[in-house]
Amino acid sequence: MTDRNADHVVVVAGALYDRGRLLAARRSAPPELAGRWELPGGKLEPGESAEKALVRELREELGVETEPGERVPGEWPLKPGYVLRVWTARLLSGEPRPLEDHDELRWLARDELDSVDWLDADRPALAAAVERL
Ligand code: DCM
Repeated sequence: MTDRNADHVVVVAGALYDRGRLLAARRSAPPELAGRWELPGGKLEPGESAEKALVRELREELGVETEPGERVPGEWPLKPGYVLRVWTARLLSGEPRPLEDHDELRWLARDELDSVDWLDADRPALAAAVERL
């Protein structure tokens, strides 16, 4: 595996769930995305598998240990040259804290998913992910 697939940089994100709720993270940067909510994650590093990248990113950003589940079918365009891929993920240990890139976290029940302002790419990704939780 590489950090690029064809000519796209792959961003992996986790639909992290625990006790029937899904974690939403509010971005603190860059300015044009700050205040919008996302499934936490980040870019693959060279030579890293998607699952390893996801576990690493969730550890760095949230301070938790997680276990990737299944890939959510689909791929969503981000800014030019970037695509978003999503995995379900289970919380193994720790309580998520906004250590990097986020300034607020919220556990959302199914009927609360529309209560935050998701990033554009995350809306369809989230809809697909929720079917698999
Ligand atoms: N991104 C997104 N949705 C996510 C994760 C990331 O739209 N769930 C976007 C935001 C950035 C790019 O991907 O434009 C790279 O993310 P980061 O800055 O977190 O590495």
